[in-house]
Amino acid sequence: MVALPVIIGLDALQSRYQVVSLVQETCGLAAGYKVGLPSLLRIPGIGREVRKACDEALVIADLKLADIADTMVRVAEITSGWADAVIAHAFPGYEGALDGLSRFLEENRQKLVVVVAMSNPGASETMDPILEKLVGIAKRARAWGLVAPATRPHVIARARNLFTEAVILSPGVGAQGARPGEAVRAGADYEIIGRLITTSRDPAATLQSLAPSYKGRHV
Ligand code: BMP
Repeated sequence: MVALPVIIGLDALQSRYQVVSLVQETCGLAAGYKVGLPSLLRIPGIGREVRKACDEALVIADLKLADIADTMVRVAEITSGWADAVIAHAFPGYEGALDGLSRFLEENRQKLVVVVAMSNPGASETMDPILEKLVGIAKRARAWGLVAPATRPHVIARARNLFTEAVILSPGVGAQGARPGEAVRAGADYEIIGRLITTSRDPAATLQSLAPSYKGRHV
């Protein structure tokens, strides 16, 4: 596949038609798609449609789970058959929370992605000071991936050092201020980009115009 290391966040799209068209137009150009609660709650069955519209892509269910294991597993079950990965928060901890979710996803052959730092400025007060602890929880839960902010590249570098084998996914590019390519240079594997692409008149062309920022890096 010759896709850019970009995962398109679909949250700003309002209708089934908009989501499916964007995925069809960009299929093969982006590494994957992140389907979040705005689309999942607004458009019944949209996860499966994204999967169908671009079978080769990495499809991530951004549920931002933060609950006891039993409840997280019940929610994660709705992603069976279409999501390659599910996003959960680290702060509920391992025992009685990520332990059960991790086991369920492993049995289901799905990847666990754990949020260890967020891209909004306020997270630098709440999450950055406990980054080591949050990454430690993700590691213990055998997470495949970590979410760490493109808006604070030094946090990406810290997360990379703390968990070298993890795949790092970084949101905050474009609408939130980070420049395309910055997070990858700081150690991220993928940049999650939403509005910069989804609100563009020609999402495929906008995505292709970002290629120089990744210096020919494809996945
Ligand atoms: P945008 O590029 O339009 O700002 O979208 C970013 C996407 O990444 C949104 O779907 C948002 O919910 C998500 N996200 C984020 O912005 N910061 C985080 O720390 C974690 C996220 O999942």
